[in-house]
Amino acid sequence: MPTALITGITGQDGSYLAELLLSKNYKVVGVARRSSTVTNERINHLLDDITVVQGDLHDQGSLLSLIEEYEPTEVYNLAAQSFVPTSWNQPALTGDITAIGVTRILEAIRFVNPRIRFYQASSSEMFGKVLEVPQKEDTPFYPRSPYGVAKVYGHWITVNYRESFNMFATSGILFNHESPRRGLEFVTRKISDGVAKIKLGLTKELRLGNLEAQRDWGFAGDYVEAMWRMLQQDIPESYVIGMGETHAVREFCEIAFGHVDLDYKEFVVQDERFYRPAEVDLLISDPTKARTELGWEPAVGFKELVTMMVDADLERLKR
Ligand code: NAP
Ligand code: F7E
Repeated sequence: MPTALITGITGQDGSYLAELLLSKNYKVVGVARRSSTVTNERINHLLDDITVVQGDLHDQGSLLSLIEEYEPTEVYNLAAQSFVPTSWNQPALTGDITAIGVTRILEAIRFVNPRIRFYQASSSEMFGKVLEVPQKEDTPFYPRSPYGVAKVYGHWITVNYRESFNMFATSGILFNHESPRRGLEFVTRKISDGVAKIKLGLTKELRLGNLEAQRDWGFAGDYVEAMWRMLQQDIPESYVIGMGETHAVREFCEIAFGHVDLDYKEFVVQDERFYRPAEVDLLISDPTKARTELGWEPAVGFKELVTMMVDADLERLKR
């Protein structure tokens, strides 16, 4: 039975990846940082089947001893300070976790067993002020936030350990992926939650930032499959994962409100507080390499994703 160690197990992707690996008969060890309240909301249903251990990307020793103790065959580094606006308020912390944290885990693997296969959660935010449309694996980076800058470091240190130490270190450059488990501060979940609250009469308006911002949005459950496939290849490489289409926040609102027979124009209020110091431009993926080499095909389309999220929030709030 192979063993996978997942950092960021309590996050959106950690929960979906754990489910996928359990279905493939892996032993799953999830790393969670210590906090005064337990944040197991997304993995409560998995707690009988996975092992959750304490560790922190700030702390080299904890990573080293976990890898020594559990002897994973695969390590997925999903932990990060992942909310872009917070990265302008806490840039040093973002760098310490999202950038240097990657080096700490790579070092732990290198010291304990350099044959462990490693996945780094890289991001389309690295393309930022895009230098090419659509973006593929060799598109140059131009990050537009401290988060994006930190992810560029995480990506290149992964490539560097692959080339310097011959480690099986892969980087998945994933475009936005969402789900009913998405954090409430991200725009898609903020909208689906807002729509459900308005429909149920719990609130009257939804305050958002830039409605013209565009993203290439897919379903998180589909994207974790791509992570796993990257680690099953013969050669470690980097792959762009996305839907190859882009939609505006306004369009997301239109479909989400329309799904419950409401008109978003009557409820959405644009609020300067949610604008960013710098925006990214036309993010749209070219996932040809993943489709041909990994055989990866997403199952959930944009409209289905939006309605799935609204339905899930309606259900949750009714409960
Ligand atoms: P998420 O829901 O924000 O989860 C982040 C995880 O990292 C949480 O489990 C969090 O733990 C953990 N974490 C934060 N700081 C840590 C630390 N110092 N030590 C250990 N764990 C720590 O993010 P996600 O959406 O699942 O994304 C997973 C990864 O993919 C992230 O690296 C993200 O940057 C990257 N990514 C995401 C997307 C996307 O669209 N979702 C796209 C591209 C790349 P707590 O629960 O304790 O906060
Ligand atoms: O913003 C606009 C906002 O916060 C998307 C992370 O997983 O994906 C995610 O980062 C867009 C931006 O995600 C609001 O200006 C409008 O243009 O949902 P988001 P993100 O910044 O794209 C990437 C790939 C990651 O790697 C990250 O970890 O929506 N927007 N109004 C708003 N955004 C928010 N959050 N809130 C609003 O009210």
